[in-house]
Amino acid sequence: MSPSIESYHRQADIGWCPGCGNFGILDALKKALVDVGLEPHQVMILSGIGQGPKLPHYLNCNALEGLHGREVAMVEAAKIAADDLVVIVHAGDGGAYGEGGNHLLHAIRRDVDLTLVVHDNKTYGLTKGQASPTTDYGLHTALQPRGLYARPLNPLSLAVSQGCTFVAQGLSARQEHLAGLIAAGIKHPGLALINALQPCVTWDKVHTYQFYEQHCYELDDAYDPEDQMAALELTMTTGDRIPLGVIHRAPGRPYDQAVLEGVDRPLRDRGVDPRAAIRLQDRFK
Ligand SMILES: Cc1ncc(C[n+]2csc(CCOP(=O)(O)OP(=O)(O)O)c2C)c(N)n1
Repeated sequence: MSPSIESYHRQADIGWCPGCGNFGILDALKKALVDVGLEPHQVMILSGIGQGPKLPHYLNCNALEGLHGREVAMVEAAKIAADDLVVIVHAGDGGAYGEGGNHLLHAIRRDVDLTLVVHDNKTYGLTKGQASPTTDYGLHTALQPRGLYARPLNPLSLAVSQGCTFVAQGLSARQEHLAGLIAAGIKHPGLALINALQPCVTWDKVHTYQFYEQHCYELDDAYDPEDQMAALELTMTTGDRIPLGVIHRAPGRPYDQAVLEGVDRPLRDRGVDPRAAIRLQDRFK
C-alpha cells in the first residue's frame, strides 16, 4: 500500500498563530514524504525548542525533541543507531544558525545524511520576537527598540562556501515547490540544507506574504546548481531579488555511512549486555 497524506495526520491542538508560515512548511513536508514513498514508521523528525520545532507534535511519525540548537548534533547518533531511518531535522533560524551554528558547521564537514529544514522567520518566534541571526540590520524589535546593530548571517553562502552538498531555499507559501525541494533533499545522500523562508505574522511586519511574493523568484533550468562558484556568487549578490530552488548540489559523502562501513549491524540491532558496561567500568577501578 502506498503512503497517504492522511497517514501522517495527527490530531492535536495547534499552538501556531493563524496564518503562520509553519502551516505551509508542515503541508509541504507531508507532501514530500508521500511523494518519496515513505511510510510514517520509516521517518524520524528531530527538533529542538521553538515554534517551528513544534512541527513533530502535529505529525504522525517517529520524533525526538532535544535542546534548542542541538537538533543537528542528535542526528549523528540517530543515524548510527538506526541507519535505515530517514532523518529530517526541523529547526528555527535561531536554533539552526544561532544556538546550533557550531553544530551545523561540523555537520556540513561530515556531510551527515540528514535533511535540515530551517523555518527561517527571521525572528525568535517562541520567545516573543527578539532578533535572530537572520534578522535584518536596523530592524526594530521588542528587545532592540532602536534597531538591531548586527548584520544578518547569510546561511546560504555559508553553506555553499563550506561545501555543503545540497543547499536549497523555498518559501512556505509555495508549498508544491517547497515539497519538491524537501523530497530532493531526502533523496540526497548527505546533508541537505533547505532554508524555508516563512513570514512571522505576529512579530515581523516587514517580511510579510506580500513582501515575499514581490521579491522571490524561482531559479530556472539555465541555472547550474553544480557550479559552486556560480552558487556562491548568487548567494553573495545582495539586492531585493530572493532566489528559490536548488542553489548548490554536489555528490554526497555521508559520514554515517563511512562509520558503519564493514559493521554488520547498526547499534539498534545489536544485543545490549549491561554486564559488559560494568566489566568495562571495573577495568578503570
Ligand atoms: C540554549 C538555549 N538558548 C535559549 C533558549 C530560549 N529559547 C527557547 S526557544 C527560543 C527562540 C526560538 O527561535 P527559533 O529557533 O528561531 O524558532 P521559532 O520560535 O522562531 O520558530 C529561545 C531563545 C533555550 N531554550 N535554550
